Amino acid sequence: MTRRFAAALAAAASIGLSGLAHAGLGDLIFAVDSNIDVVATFEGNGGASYTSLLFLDHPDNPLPNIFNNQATAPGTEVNLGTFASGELKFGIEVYPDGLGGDLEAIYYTGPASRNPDGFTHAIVEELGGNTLRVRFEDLYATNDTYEDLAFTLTNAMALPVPEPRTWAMLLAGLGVLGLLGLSRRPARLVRAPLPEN
Ligand SMILES: [Ca+2]
Repeated sequence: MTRRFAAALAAAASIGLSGLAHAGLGDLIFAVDSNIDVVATFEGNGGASYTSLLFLDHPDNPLPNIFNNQATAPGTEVNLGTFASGELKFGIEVYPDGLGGDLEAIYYTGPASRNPDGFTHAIVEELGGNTLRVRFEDLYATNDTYEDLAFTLTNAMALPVPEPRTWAMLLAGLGVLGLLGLSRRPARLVRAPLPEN
């Protein structure tokens, strides 16, 4: 193996790994224990100028207006209840001119494909002890600082979603393995025809 080839392999591997371990950008959120309440605590808005309302989009327990990033006092706790199953998919409604103005967009935790601009809008950090910090970005089509509406969650865990690039690499790898498998398969034994009589 040439040194250049080895370097190319290492670069490809690092790209794949960075796709899998992405510091919580776009992670999915789940309750750890279905018998224990999930409690959200508002942390702040990082100086955001837009108004954002946090809600939970859950089939069994949808919760509107959990926090208002301009009106809720940091440290405010809201008990979201228990969740027997399903992702805790949070969203923000973004009003650039306040609640009296137009709704600009709704952005969700999870992958970029959920959002109208195709950008990821939430980072999920693991703080230990089944506690997460979730931070939303309110600007359209921007990877800004993700500080516009931040809160913590107890009894919660994060699961990364592989990026499309990572899936493409995995599928390409499987395809190569498949081709190798075909080329290595021994020729099928052909049974000699039975004599006719
Ligand atoms: Ca921002």
